[in-house]
Amino acid sequence: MPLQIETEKDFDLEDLQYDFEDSMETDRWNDAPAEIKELFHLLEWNIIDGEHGDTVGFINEALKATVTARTLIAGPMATGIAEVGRRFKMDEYFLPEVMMSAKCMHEALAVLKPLIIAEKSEEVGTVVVGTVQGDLHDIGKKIVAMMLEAAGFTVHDLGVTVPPEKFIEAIREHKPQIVGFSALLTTTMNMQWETLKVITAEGLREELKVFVGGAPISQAWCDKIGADAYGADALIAVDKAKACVTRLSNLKGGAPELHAAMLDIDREREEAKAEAAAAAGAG
Ligand code: B1M
Repeated sequence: MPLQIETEKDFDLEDLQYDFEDSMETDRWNDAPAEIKELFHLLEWNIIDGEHGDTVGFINEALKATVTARTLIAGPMATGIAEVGRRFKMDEYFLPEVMMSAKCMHEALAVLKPLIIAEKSEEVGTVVVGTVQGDLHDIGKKIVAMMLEAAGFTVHDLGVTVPPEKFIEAIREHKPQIVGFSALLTTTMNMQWETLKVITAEGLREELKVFVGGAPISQAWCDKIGADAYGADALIAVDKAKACVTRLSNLKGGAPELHAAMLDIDREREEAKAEAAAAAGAG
């Protein structure tokens, strides 16, 4: 039986500004056995410190203790890299430090990917994903691609800095039901719009459900550019993708009903989270 550890909570990460001992004092991962809580904080600090030589060791230790790959990605790996982002924003970290932390994430994902893909259920559809032109960030997109594969999709990942014409080529070749654009920079998010315009101009819009995601992306941006779905994280992106190829498969890309159905999925998730939080509070 894999260990169940809460990762959906919006944790306070202030301790990550200080040191490992401060992290051990917080109530984050308190539902895990003591040695796993410690291991999770070690992994967070490993990513923050960019000590990539040790990352795989921590990951393997956690897997041996029956922690799932998903828990590691949504848990300590997510909180560790979030703190790296904060430090970068506050000019406490510069590119070399961020690159070391990114290396930790990549090494961990290389170990976890086969485990996630092994969960692959029956084939449900095809997705083309890529990080838009000018943007080199791919950690989040890789996670989304892995989770989609585990959910039964064949995923064609076009990589980073993908120009619109490469998306078009891949759409013509692989005939996906869904295309997803990732963008992490405010200066490249506009390429999602540009790529969508090219898709429309090529007459492919109605055949495709268009997903957008990445740190600066929001539902408002998704609405503004006329995309079908915003994926705040990999889990919600997968839920929406599954709905697109099953109960909503008859709706065309760009249809208002599709857009509304995607918002319903967000609402359902918020309600489920609120219910879980209320139940935890009562318990
Ligand atoms: Co960069 N970087 N970076 N960076 N970097 C950010 C994005 C930044 C917010 C940092 C900061 O200031 N706090 C900032 C952008 C600011 C802005 O635009 N407003 C920034 C900057 C400025 C830059 C450079 C310009 C720095 C420079 O050169 N001066 C440069 C740009 C290079 C380029 O792209 N042309 C740069 C470079 C880099 C590195 C190469 C060092 C490295 C990337 C390594 C790599 O990806 N291979 C890097 C990193 C690691 C980051 C931060 C710290 C972490 C990003 C990350 O991996 N997050 C980041 C800070 C931050 O995001 N807060 C930052 C973890 C990941 C799991 O989350 O990607 O959001 P995320 O993915 C999530 C969801 O967004 C969603 O699901 C994922 C999983 O849950 N999602 C999708 C993502 N894509 C989706 C697609 C979908 C659906 C959902 O549809 C299919």
